[in-house]
Amino acid sequence: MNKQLKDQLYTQAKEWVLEAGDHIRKHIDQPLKIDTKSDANDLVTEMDEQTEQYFAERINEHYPSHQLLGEEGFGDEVTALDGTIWIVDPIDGTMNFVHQKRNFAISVGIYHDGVGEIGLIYDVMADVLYTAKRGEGAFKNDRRLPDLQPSKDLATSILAVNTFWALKNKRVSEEGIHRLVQKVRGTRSFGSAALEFAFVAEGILDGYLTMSLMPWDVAAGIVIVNEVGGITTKADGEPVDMLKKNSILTCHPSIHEEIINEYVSLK
Ligand code: 2AM
Ligand code: CA
Ligand code: CA
Ligand code: CA
Repeated sequence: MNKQLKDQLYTQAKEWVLEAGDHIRKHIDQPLKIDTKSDANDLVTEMDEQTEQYFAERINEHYPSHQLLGEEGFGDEVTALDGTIWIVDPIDGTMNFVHQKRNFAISVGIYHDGVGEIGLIYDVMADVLYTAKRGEGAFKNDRRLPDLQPSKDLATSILAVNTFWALKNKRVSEEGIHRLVQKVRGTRSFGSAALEFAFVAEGILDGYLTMSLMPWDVAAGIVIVNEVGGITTKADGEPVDMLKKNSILTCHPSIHEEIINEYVSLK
């Protein structure tokens, strides 16, 4: 993707993300229609749907040749990564949105021929926007995020894990996860994959490990984490497939192999 187009898309995406976030913030105290999806704790609200529709309408109008891959189904049936694809999670952390009214994000990744070119993660209530363009560094609002420290020990790392899958997932060695949780300095769980990626990029988390995320949960985060020297793979070390559900490890490069080889042995 040429620089001029990348800059134009970035500026446009940023404007839409901030506007959508502003709308959510203004309506945060209004009563919500809440539905469930795959199970009773898998929530979706009219705000998730409205926000995705907002992006779908604008992308269609301004970039009719682009595709949209979004969680709530207002985008396209994307079967290949050719061309330019907007990968959008309108609200990442819906449970936080409903219960906490904070700690949720709008996540927008723009990929071209399978390569992540632009990432935006907007922490709506905090009004903090994490962004990156491939090869141009990552930013928290207007401040450039420094590269991750040259090295990091697992014993002094803070790792975000989703405790639900850590306990329930039968594909992962429970014993390995127990040792990992004891090995690291501390664990956290924020409940928004996009924000957990942003925090890894910011260096306030050293890693985030989780079992089943969709492309819209990770598309923007991967671009942003890459720009500070972090690394993202599936939890078995294989490349992330942007068309499928993936296990995910995003982290400081010096703890990546150790976590995979010594703790997370997928069955
Ligand atoms: P969501 O809020 O957009 O659904 C919570 O740990 C994180 O996992 C959130 O980023 C959430 O995204 C994501 N997630 C993916 N699938 C989920 C599901 N079936 N139920 C709850 N959270 C899910
Ligand atoms: Ca969801
Ligand atoms: Ca999500
Ligand atoms: Ca979502």
